[in-house]
Amino acid sequence: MTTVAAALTALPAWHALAAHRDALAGTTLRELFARDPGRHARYSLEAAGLFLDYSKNLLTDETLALLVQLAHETGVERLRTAMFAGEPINRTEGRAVLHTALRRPRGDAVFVDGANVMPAVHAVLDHMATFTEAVRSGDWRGHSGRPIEHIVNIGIGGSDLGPLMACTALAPYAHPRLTMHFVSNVDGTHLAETLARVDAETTLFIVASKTFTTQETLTNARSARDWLIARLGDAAAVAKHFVAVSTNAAEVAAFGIDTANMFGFWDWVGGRYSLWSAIGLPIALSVGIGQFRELLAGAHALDRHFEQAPAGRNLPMLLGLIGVWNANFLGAGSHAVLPYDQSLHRFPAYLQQLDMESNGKRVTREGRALDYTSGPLIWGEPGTNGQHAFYQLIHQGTRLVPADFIAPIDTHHPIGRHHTLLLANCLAQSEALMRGKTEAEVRAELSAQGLAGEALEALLPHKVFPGNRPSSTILMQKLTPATLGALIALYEHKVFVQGAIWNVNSFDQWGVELGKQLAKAIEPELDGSREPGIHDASTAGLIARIRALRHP
Ligand code: G6Q
Repeated sequence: MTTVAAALTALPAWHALAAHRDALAGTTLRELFARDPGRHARYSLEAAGLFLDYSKNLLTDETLALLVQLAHETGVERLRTAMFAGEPINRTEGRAVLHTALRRPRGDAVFVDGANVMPAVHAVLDHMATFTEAVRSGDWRGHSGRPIEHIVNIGIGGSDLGPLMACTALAPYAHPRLTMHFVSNVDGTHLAETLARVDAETTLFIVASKTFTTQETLTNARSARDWLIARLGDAAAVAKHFVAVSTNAAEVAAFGIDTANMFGFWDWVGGRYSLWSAIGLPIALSVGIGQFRELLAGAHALDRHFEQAPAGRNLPMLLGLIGVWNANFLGAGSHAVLPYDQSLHRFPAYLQQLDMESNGKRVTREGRALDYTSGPLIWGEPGTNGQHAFYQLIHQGTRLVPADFIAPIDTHHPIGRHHTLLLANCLAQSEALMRGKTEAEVRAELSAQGLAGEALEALLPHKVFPGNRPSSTILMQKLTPATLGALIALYEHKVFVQGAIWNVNSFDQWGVELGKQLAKAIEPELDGSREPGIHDASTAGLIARIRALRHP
C-alpha cells in the first residue's frame, strides 16, 4: 500500500520545477526547435501501436528529468504496482481497481481478497461470445421468430459513454444487419426518438447498470419494457428482447430479466473504466467477439508498456507528467482533445467523464484540502470542425489551452484527397500553435498585399499569433479495435498518473452519488404527491412555478 506522501507542494521536485519554470520564462518553442534539429526524434516514442510526439510542449531535458523525479517522489510507480496487484487503492469505497484484469489473457492470475478473479473474467467473456455469436448469426430470434436488427443499450454515464464511443469509433467493423442505439437521458425524448426508429419484433434491449438502481436507466428500461409488451402483446416477449449487464443479480431478477440472460461484472470495475467488462456487450455485438478481444488485447499491450517502461520512456507517464507541467506550472486550466477522425467524435465526451470524474477532486487521499489545482477541464471536438469554431481561442485567446491532436495515418474511407487534407490540417494546426506568427512576419505579409501606413498598423496586432501553445500529437496506423484499445488505456493511465501525483482518489465519484440522491427528494414535490420541503427561495420559487404552469 502507498505511504502517505509528503504534501506535494513541499516536495523537492515541485520546488525545482517551479524554479525551472521561472528560468525558462521567455524561452519559446520556436527557439527550442531552431536550436535542436533532433527535438522531434528525442521527444517522441512508440508503444502498443501508438506514436506520441510530445516535442511541441514547452519542455527541455531538464523539465523531463524533474517531472520524472516528481513521479518518483510522489510514489506513482508504487501506486501503479498496487493497482495492478489488486490492492484496495480506492480507499473511500474499500475497493480494488482492476479494469486492467479485464484485458489480461486467459491463464493469467490476479488476486482480490485471496481469490483469483481471472477465471470469472473469462467465464463472462465466454458467455458474451456465445450470446453475441447467436445474435449476430441470427440464431437468437425475437419473440415472433425474426432475427435481431436493432440493439438498444439503456444505460448512463459509465454504462453508456464507453460503449457508445467505441461502437461509433469501430463502425467500419460493425455487423451489417445490426444497428446500434444508445438511450441514456431520462428525458423521454431520448427514448421516444429511439423507439420511433426501431421495430419491436427485431429489437434487443440491453439494460446496462452496475448497480441496477440508477433512476434514469431503470425509468428508461421500464418504459421500454412497457412499449415492447404493448407492441408484441405478450409479457413473455421480454425474455427474448431484454438482457441485463450488472453486478446486482437480485435487482435484475426483480426487474423481470432472467439472470441466465445477465452478464455480470464486479465492484472492482469502476463505471467509467467498465467498457472492457460486460458493459462492452454492445461493442461485442456490433463488431463481434473476436474484434472485442482485439480491443482488450490492444489495451493489454498498453498496460504492459505502462507497467514495464521506465518513466521517461513511458507513454502514459509522459502524457500525465506533461499535463501536470502544463496545469500546475504553466497555468493551463483546461485541456483540449482534438481527434482528426470523424469516427472518434464521441471520444472527447468519453474522456470528459474519464478524466473529470476521476480527478475532479478537492481533497487528498487522506482527506486534506488541496493547495494546488487538480484535474483540468477536458473538452474538444473532431478536427477539422473545431477549426471553424473554437480554435480561434486556442490560437489567439488569453488562456493557455494545451491540446492533444489524434490522427490515424490510414483511413477506413479513402475517398479522393479527403484524408490527405485532413492530415494536412492536423499538422498545420499544431505547427501554427507552436510557431505563431510574429509581428515582423505579419508586417511582411501585409506589405506584400500592398498595405502600408496607418491601415497596416491598425491591422497588425490582430493578425499576430503569439504561438508557444503546447500540444502533443498521437498517430496510429489505422483506427482498429487494437489501436482504439491502446488509445483508451493510454488515457486511463494518464489519468491514473495525474491522480497519483495530485494524491487524489481517482476512483470514487461522490459528486455523482450526490446527484443520484438530490433529484429523489424533489421529484414527488414537483408532481404534487408531496408538499414541498424546505428549500432556498430560488428552488422553492422554481418548484412552485413549474407546479402552477405545468400541463399534466
Ligand atoms: C462512473 C460513474 C457513473 C456511473 C453511472 C451509471 O464511474 O460511477 O457515471 O457509471 O452513474 O451507474 P450504474 O451503472 O450503476 O447505472
